[in-house]
Amino acid sequence: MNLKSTITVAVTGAAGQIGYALLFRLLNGEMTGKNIKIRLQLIELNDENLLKSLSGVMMEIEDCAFPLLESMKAFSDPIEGFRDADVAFLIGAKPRGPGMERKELLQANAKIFKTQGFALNKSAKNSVKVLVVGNPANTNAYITMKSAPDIPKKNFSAMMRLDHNRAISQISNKFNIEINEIKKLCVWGNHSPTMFVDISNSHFLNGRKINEISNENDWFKNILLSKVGKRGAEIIKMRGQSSAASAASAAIDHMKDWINGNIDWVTMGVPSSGEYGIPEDIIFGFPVICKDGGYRIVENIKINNYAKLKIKLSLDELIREKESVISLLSGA
Ligand code: NAX
Repeated sequence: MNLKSTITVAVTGAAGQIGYALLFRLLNGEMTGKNIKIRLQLIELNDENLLKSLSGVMMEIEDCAFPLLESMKAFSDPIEGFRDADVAFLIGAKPRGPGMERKELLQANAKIFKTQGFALNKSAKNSVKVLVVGNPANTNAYITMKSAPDIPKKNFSAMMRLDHNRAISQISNKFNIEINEIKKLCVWGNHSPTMFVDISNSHFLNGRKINEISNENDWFKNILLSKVGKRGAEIIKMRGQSSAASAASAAIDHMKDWINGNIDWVTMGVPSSGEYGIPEDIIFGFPVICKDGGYRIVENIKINNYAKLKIKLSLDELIREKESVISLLSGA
């Protein structure tokens, strides 16, 4: 993204808990720095109580007197809400109701994200960077991308950064390594318990490989994977609500790196162009390096047999998800 004095940021699900945790950090300059003003376009469902709640959030934003806030408006029509957006956080989604089957959840969300893809296509900038947070994030991002044929595919992404951050934090705690020293970690696949945290290329201080620290193979395979995969459910059990502040933090990390660049690998859910045998257009967690407002998938990584097996399981799940919603995509 070229340096400009104001960017337009659209956020769906703005009255929800992730929205509440995201907006104040955004306006504090944590995504684009202290020199770029923000035109905020907040999108919620057309429901009296939700819009009332959003007005309360907007009152609090006003009360912060953020110097970076150029303007702020609420919308219930996504075509208006995405107008001229440079950045779009797609957080709002339909949660799983009691007795709802996964397929029903996928289809209900597919309808929402089809509408939002259409709206982005119609009114956002062609260069808009889209991050889908709402679950099932990868398949929702796929639907959004397919419903916005005039926007380049590389502009669509799904959030895998929370999984990436969770893995780094677990390793840091376990081995007493500084967060910033842990390099070249990635999380392959779907944002679901099938995701695969790959530390086989990770290193820390002086290039020392993480998987050579000690004889901790079991910890990596059995504890770390399950800890990261089940972390969301564990947080719900403890907090009574799903992860919100950590999700908002990951969303900011994701967009900040995409806009400003990052020399280390980060994990982004992005459309495949066939890398590592992942079928084209599947939105998959890959290690990427961000530069000049874009990203590239890191190529030629050696993948061991265990990793291949785990990656295939996550891919199979994504293919099943795609198949259960594909009929809703006319012309896809
Ligand atoms: P909340 O229920 O607190 O908020 C969601 C908000 O979205 C609600 O205010 C709702 O009215 C709104 N909404 C729903 N459909 C909408 C639509 N079509 N247009 C505009 N707004 C709409 O949920 P919250 O805790 O904020 O979580 C939001 C989503 O993030 C959920 O789908 C959740 O599963 C997902 N998550 C994804 C994560 C990831 O790493 N990818 C991690 C955190 C989180 O679980």
